[in-house]
Amino acid sequence: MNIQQRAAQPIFNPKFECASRDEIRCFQLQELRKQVAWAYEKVDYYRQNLDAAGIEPGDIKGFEDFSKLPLTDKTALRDNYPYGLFAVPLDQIIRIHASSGTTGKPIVVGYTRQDVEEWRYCIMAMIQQAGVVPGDRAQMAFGYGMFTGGFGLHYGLEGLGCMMIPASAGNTERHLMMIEDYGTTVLVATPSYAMHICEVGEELGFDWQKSTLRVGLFGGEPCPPKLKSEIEKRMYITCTDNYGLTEVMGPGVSGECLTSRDQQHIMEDHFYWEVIDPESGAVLPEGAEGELVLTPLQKQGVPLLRYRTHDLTSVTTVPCGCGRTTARMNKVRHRSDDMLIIRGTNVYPSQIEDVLADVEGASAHYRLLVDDETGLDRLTVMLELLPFAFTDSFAEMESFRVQVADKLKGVLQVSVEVKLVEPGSIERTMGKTQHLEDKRKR
Ligand code: DLL
Repeated sequence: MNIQQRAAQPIFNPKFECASRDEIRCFQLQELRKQVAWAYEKVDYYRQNLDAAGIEPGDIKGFEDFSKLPLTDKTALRDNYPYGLFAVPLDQIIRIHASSGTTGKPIVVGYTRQDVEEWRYCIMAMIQQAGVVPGDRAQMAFGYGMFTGGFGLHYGLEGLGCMMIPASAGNTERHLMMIEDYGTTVLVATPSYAMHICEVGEELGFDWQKSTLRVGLFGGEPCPPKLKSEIEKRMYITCTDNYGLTEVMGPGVSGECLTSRDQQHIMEDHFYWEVIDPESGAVLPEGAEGELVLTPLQKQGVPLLRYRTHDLTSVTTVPCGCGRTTARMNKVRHRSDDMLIIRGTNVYPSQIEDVLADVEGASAHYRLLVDDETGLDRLTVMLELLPFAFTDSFAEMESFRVQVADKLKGVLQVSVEVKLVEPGSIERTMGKTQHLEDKRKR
């Protein structure tokens, strides 16, 4: 089945996914009001918060009233670790997941049986728009653990009627053997790990063109357009980028369809979205870039009202060529909390990634190191070259390095150090790739 045939597959729930904007908004408002009442009634944190703001659930008559509710941040989950925000007794929770984060305690979320079912539904709708069909053989390269990627996608894929190959993360050569022996058609992975599988396969003489693999179901980390198209070209597959976060559910919040290849349809029957100014918290008009705020609409276990994702994006409700009318968000390239301040200048790692993506001879692998050993902020970009660009000539390498440094300075407005490293020397990861290490003491 080619990409056009896959794109022409039926829409999972056309009644909602192709409803008019008025119908979608009407449904969302009704569900929002129920969620506010549920959170207020069952979770002390929300009752206290709403009481302090002088708002009662009955006051929420429209979206404008809802946007007056206080925002919820990760700290609420941390401060109430592990079960303080749960809205049901623990004997009604059938699973928990957690997200580690970089500091302090993890955040823990719990799912009732109904939450797990709703999650399965979101994944089925999401993978169907990514071109997955019943009968596909889906190989899982996310870990099965507290991370939501493995189990979350597993049950949705099974639900759609795929044959699951629960390989889990790691052991790249075994993944390659499984793709070949089991006739895998769908690879579920972070894009960076998919790239690694691709490269190891190429080194071992794996013929990707002849392989049964047709679909890459990616997510869990930003998927830069260049990386996606590189994987598609080298593995002869069609890939989609899919987004989600543990706090509101896991994967299944939004995903690309095969028509709108770089925007992700939000599962609006399960999530109410707002985009806010990260500084002031004000709600921005449609199309403006800001921080995505999500309110799950069907949550029993851990309801969250106006949850700050810290992910920066913009959203459009213009109908998509695929027939769906659900809102689409632009790919998340950076977070409001990953901005670096280098000698007073604001720098987003994704700006660096975009410059490197246009450098001929640069691979998709790079690392950013920030330190202040000399007393001043120093940002070093370690860039791995493709084999054809790596030479023994010092003069050639130096001129290449200076060109890259100049391009970066032009865009970032601050000088950075560039180090070119040989092909294969930057460590590959099986899960989410951490491109940045900030060693500053201040
Ligand atoms: O990464 C859930 C997930 C698993 C989504 C598998 C898709 C596939 P967390 O570990 O809680 O949950 O991390 C959530 O990762 O706030 C984003 O910053 C980032 N992220 C997740 N998916 C994408 C994506 C899962 N497609 C955090 N593009 C989010 C960009 C993503 N960033």
